[in-house]
Amino acid sequence: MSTPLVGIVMGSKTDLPVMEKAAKQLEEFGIAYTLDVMSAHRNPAEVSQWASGAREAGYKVLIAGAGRAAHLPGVVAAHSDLPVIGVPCLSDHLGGADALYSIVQMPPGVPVATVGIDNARNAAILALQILATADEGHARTLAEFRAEQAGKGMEHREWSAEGASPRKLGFQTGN
Ligand code: RP5
Repeated sequence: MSTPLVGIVMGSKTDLPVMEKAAKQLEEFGIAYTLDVMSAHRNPAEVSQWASGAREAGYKVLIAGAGRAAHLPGVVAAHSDLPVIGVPCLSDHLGGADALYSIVQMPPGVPVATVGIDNARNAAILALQILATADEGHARTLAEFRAEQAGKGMEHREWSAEGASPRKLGFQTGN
């Protein structure tokens, strides 16, 4: 089995329904990954050990998801110089803004690339983009994925062109 290039961690098992979307997307891209639960406040020593050893373990990108006062991505970034992508997970309070602000508002010097609330799929796509900067195979996967996206965009355009007459949009033409 190939060395995992992406390490996915989440603060709690309750984040799994969100974070498994990143795992699924990486699988579709054919990227080997690991998926683990470790909490910045419940298991700080484990988080520190894992993140500190991540480069040596062969990882190229780390994805960390957490909810509420979501320290995990920042703590991972503090212990590793690999790119860290943070996924703010929605909890039952504050509409996910708590996690979003906690992750996106890293003080200058130790960045966490932050995707939208619950948007773990984007984290996997961004991981592919990072890997594609240094690997032809991943670059081809990215080009195929982008072509697929462009195809979907054209389908939407065709649909909008069909309904784009001024009358259908409710505009008055002339007096
Ligand atoms: C965070 O608190 C976790 O990332 C999770 O999103 C949230 C709630 O965790 P549990 O109390 O459900 O384990 O640390």
